[in-house]
Amino acid sequence: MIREILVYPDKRLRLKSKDVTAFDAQLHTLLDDMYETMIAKEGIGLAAIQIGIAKNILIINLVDEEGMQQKEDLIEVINPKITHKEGEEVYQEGCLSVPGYYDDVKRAEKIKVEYYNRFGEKIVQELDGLLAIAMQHEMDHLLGHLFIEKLSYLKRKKFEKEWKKKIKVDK
Ligand code: Y12
Ligand code: CO
Repeated sequence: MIREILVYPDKRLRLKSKDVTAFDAQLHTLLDDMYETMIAKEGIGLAAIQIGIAKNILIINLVDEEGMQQKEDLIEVINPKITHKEGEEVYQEGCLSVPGYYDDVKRAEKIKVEYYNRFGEKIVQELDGLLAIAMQHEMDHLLGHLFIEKLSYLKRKKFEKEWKKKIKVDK
């Protein structure tokens, strides 16, 4: 089922998500709904809080070398923890909860992350490139943070002004 995506400045996006304790059929349905929603909205990453569920769940599905988004490349991430970060990288990010706005954000270049898959199996991975960026972006959602909070003071002020104008026009 395609779910509604919360859009900034919805206060629920600021909630701190809680760990998943049951790796059951309800979790699997939620993950399936997240995937359907992300694909329908043309996203490459989604955190559960973006559909109003404050649980430590995120999904990432990057496009391959041919620009195709293959389901076999989908990563389902539950209760993630970053255990190591190194380097710095700047990437122009976007977010389904801030539609139409993109800006440069600085994040760690490489990370080591531990998480669980939908069956409760522990996964340990070292990530770099776009996957490392996407993982950090989505994990920020689990802490109630959006990428626009990482903008400089002036860029954030400009964003807020443009966003207020856009909300008025969209209404
Ligand atoms: C690098 C940086 C950030 C991420 C997080 C995942 N972000 C997204 O999936 C963003 C998707 C997105 C899609 C949009 O819709 C279309 O392009 C049709 C969009 O634009 C509008 O909604 C107007 C904005 C963001 C992963 C990796
Ligand atoms: Co986002």
